[in-house]
This record gives sequence, structure tokens and C-alpha cells, in this order.
Amino acid sequence: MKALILVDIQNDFLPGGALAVPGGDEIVSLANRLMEDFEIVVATQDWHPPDHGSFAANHPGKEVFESIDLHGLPQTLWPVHCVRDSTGSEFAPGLDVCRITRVFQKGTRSEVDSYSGFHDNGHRHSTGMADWLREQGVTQLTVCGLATDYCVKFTALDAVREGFQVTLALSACRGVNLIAGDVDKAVEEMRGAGVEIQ
Ligand code: VGL
Ligand code: ZN
Repeated sequence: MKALILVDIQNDFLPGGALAVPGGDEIVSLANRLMEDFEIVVATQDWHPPDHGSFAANHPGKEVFESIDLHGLPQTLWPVHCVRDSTGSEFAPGLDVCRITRVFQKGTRSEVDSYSGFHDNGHRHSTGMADWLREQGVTQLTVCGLATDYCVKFTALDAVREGFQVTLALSACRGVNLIAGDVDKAVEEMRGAGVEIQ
């Protein structure tokens, strides 16, 4: 059984959003088309409390995109984004949400960020997504969404670690490219880990 994972296709990651990913809106129609090929579609949502440790605003004197140590883990500081239950955290307009079988929310604990849809960045807490997928008999996963160099990458890498056969639908992904070349590096990292790049 195969499943599609839609990673963080949320308002704040679209142009005009708090943490806009260039071209993020372009993948909505592509994701809708992909969903037609899958019986099981799971979606992740970045879902932060207002006091989340990844927000620069919660670290007086620190700037957006600076890197800090957050309880022992390196953390890039982001603009306030995807605050739970806010407009910014809602799925992108036009996304065919009625085709989504299950939603998994991540980044819900203030003290640790979660780029992957499976685990937090410290690999201490699971979202339950891997077990749920296995319960459905899923062995193959296709991943698409935002952002290629953060949440898509870490979700795909964790999926491999969890034992799934993983394909990246690259045309239905967009990245942040904080540093030029980040997206290409992320794709090569995924390929090196055994992700099939499509
Ligand atoms: C993401 C940075 C911070 C993502 C989420 O969805 O890729 N990036 N939070
Ligand atoms: Zn986030």
C-alpha cells in the first residue's frame, strides 16, 4: 500500500505569508493532481504555540535567521509563523482537503522544533504518523510540500529511517534557500539516503 504525504502546505509558507517560500503557491494544483493517485493522503501541519522556541521574537536581542542553541539543539530562528489555530496555520486555499485522510501536527511543544512530520528535532517524541501508516499497511511513501530544505527533507529522511520506501515528488516541492544551493544540497542528501527523486 502506498501513501502520499503533504508537508506543511499552509498559508504562512505561501507568498505573502509570515515565512513565505518562493513559489509555494505553485504546488497547490500539483498536490491536488498527485492526490488523485493515492488512496491514503496524510498531511502535516506546522503547529506552534505562541511561545515557541523557534520564533526570534521569543529571544530578545536575537534576529530572524540567526542560529542559537535551544535546549541543546541548534535552532535557526524564524519569524513567528504557523501559530496553532491561526489563519497562517490553515491549509493553503485551493488545496483539496477533502482528500486528506489524516492530519499530523508537529512543532507543538515550545521547547523543541520539529521539521519532520515523524519526530521532533531531538527525536524524543513521535507524532504517531509512522505507526499509523504501518497500521494501514503502507510501505511506500511519496513526499511533497514545503519547504524542500527543511520540513520536506527531514520528513523524507525520517521516512527512510522508519523503513518506508520513499519517493520525493520534486516538482511539487519548493524550498527556502536561505543560503543559495540549500535546496540542491537537500535533494542530494535525500538521494544519498535512498530517497527516489521523481
Ligand atoms: C518549516 C521552518 C520552520 C517548514 C517549518 O515547513 O519547512 N521551516 N518551520
Ligand atoms: Zn515552524
